[in-house]
Amino acid sequence: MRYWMMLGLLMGALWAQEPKSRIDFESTQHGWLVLPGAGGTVALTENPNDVKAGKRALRYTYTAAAGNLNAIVYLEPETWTQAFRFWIKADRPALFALSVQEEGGERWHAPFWVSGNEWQQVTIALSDFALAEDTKPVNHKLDMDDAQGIGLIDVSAIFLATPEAALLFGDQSGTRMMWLDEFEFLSRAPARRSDPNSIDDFQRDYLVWMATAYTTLKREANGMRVEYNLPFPHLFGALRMVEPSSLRGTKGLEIAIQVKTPTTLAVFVEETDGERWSAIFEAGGEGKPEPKRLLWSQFTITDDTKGKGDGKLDPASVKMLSLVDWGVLNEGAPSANHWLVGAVRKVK
Ligand SMILES: [Ca+2]
Ligand SMILES: [Ca+2]
Ligand SMILES: [Ca+2]
Repeated sequence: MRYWMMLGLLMGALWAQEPKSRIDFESTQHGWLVLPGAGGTVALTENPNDVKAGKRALRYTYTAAAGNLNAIVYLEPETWTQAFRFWIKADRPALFALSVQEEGGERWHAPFWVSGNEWQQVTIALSDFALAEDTKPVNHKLDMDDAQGIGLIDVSAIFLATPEAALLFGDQSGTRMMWLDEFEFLSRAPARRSDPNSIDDFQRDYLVWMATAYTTLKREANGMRVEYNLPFPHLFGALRMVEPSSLRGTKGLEIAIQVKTPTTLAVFVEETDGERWSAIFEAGGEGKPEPKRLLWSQFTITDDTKGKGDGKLDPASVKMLSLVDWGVLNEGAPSANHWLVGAVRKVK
C-alpha cells in the first residue's frame, strides 16, 4: 500500500514537471531573425567547430562600424520564463547583452562578457536585467507576459567601433560573427545570493565586466581572473557598469584581490555628470584575494574631466567602475601579470 502511494507521488511529481522550452537550431524553424532595421544575416551552420550540440547552430554575421546596429531577435519568448540559458561563442572577446522589450515600453538589458573563440554557457535570471538607460520606467518590473521579444546584441560592436575606443579596447570594426546554440527558457530562476552590500560576488556563470585590449577576462571559481602578457605597457584593466543609485549612501568600496606580481592598481569611477575619479592602492603577492578598502574621500578627479560636472563625487551618481594596472603605465611595473578579483563590496 505504502509502495503504491510512493509510486503515485513520484509519478505525480514527474507529470507535474515544470514547463521547459529549448531552441536547438537543428531546423530552420528556430524563430530567430535579424532585428528589422539592423544589419547582418543569420544562417544555420554545420561546421562542427561552430556547433555546440546536435548538427547545427545559429551563425550571425554582421559588420561592426560606428552607428551600425547589429542584433538578432526572437519574437515569441515564453511568458512563464524566469531565466534564459544558452551557449554562445564570438569571433573575439566582446561585451554582449540579452535584452527584453516590453509592449508597455520598458526595455531591459543584461550585459555579459564573451571571452571569444570558445563556447560558453550563460544563465541569466530575470533579476539580472536592468532597465535600459534610455527607457522610461512604467512599472519598474520586467514583465515576461508583456514581452514583445528578446534580443541579443553585440554591445562592443555598437559602442566601441570608433577610432577613439580602439585605442583602449582594440579595433572592433569590420566583419564579425557570433554563434548561438541550445537556447533555453527556464521556468525556475538560478539561485542568486542576495547580499545588499555586494556589487559583485562572481557567483553567476558569466561576467558583467569587460576587458581593455590585450587583457583576458575569465570567470574562475569564486572570482574573475584578469590576465595580460605583453612585451610593452598598455592600459590593462577591467570595467563594468554600475546600476544607477546602487552606491547611494556608501562611504567607499572594498575590493578583494590577489595579484601575482606587486604593482599599483587604480580604481576609477565615472559619474553621470561625466566626472571621473580615481584612487590607487598597492597589491601583489597575496596568497588569496585580500580586501582592499578605498573610501570616496581618497578619490581625486581626473585631469581630463575637471570642470565637466559639479566638482563633487556623489556615490549615487556612479555609473561605471574600473580597475586598472597603474604601475605598468606610471612606475615601470611588468606588463605581464594576473589578478584574481574575489569580490567587490560596498563600504557603508
Ligand atoms: Ca544545435
Ligand atoms: Ca514592466
Ligand atoms: Ca560629480
